Amino acid sequence: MHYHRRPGWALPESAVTPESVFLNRRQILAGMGMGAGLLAAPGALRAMPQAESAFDPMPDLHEAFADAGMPPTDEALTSTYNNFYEFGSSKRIFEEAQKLETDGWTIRITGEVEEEMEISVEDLLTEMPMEERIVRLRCVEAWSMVVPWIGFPMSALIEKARPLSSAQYVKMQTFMNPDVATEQRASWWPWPYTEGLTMDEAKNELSFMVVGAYGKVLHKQFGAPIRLHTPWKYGFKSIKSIDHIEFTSERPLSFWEELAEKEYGFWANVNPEVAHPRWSQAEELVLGTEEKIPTQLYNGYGEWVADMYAGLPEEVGERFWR
Ligand SMILES: Nc1nc2c(c(=O)[nH]1)N[C@H]1C(S)=C(S)[C@@H](COP(=O)(O)O)O[C@H]1N2
Ligand SMILES: [Mo]
Repeated sequence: MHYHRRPGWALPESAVTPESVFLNRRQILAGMGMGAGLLAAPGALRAMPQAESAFDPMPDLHEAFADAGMPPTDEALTSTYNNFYEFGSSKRIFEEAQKLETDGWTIRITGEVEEEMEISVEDLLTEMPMEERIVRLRCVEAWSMVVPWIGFPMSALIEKARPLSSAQYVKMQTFMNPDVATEQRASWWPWPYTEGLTMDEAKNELSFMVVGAYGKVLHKQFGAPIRLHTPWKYGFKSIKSIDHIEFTSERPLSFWEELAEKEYGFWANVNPEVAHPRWSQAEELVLGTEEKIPTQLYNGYGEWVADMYAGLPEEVGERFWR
């Protein structure tokens, strides 16, 4: 049975209540360009066992689901409550975001690599090992949600990019198109949205490139056609609609760090004990519920990521967590 191989960081699949999420999975793959003919491609094949498992009855997992305590958040909620400042600074940007044209999207890969390249998302969909992950996202604003993402490990993309040994960081940037994303006309923001990870972080198995959600091609408001999700870090690290990845030997300056470095630092590891300068991080409101739950160190994913931070110098201090 599939769930014996389920990695520990994944929430039990039975936690996904809407059956449509599972039942539609064949259609998703088709919609993503992995239609019947392409299902023979290696990437698609690797995705299939996951997809098949969706039809397994797994009643005993309902108990584990109760332990996890957080069922996937309603799609109707998560797809209408978004942070995507390119389209406005409110949470209601989902209509504006539909203007983003994602067909033919490519990502430029530059910097400390054997050879710079430009790859299409379409190619990634057939080449990369696709999987579904049901994981938490904790926003620095103290709300959280659980989303069933579809995507592939960032490590697979890094392998394809062939960085040089001099590369120490991965810098990622969102598209720049003020004609469509009207907030990009406002000059007080340091556009384009930029984020970064150390190479270790980027290669960690939890760093995930997202191309779908809830059994569908990624919603534009979620950062179509491709966004990052690093579940142990505050949500702002999970950059949307990426069109440029640069491998660099220098630590990149993130969008929010440039705006307010004391509030939104480079590391941004979820930590209930380090308050944001303007509010506590001890608890979070789970979207769709009325109750606050305690926030967990590394958002509960410490077992897979804590080692990466064991050797960091102490003077990095409390900002390490912001
Ligand atoms: N390009 C871009 N990426 C972004 C943001 C943004 O404004 N622009 N907001 C971030 C923040 S603060 C959060 S919490 C998550 C929200 O993701 P969601 O809208 O899919 O829930 O996206 C992150 N990625
Ligand atoms: Mo956020």
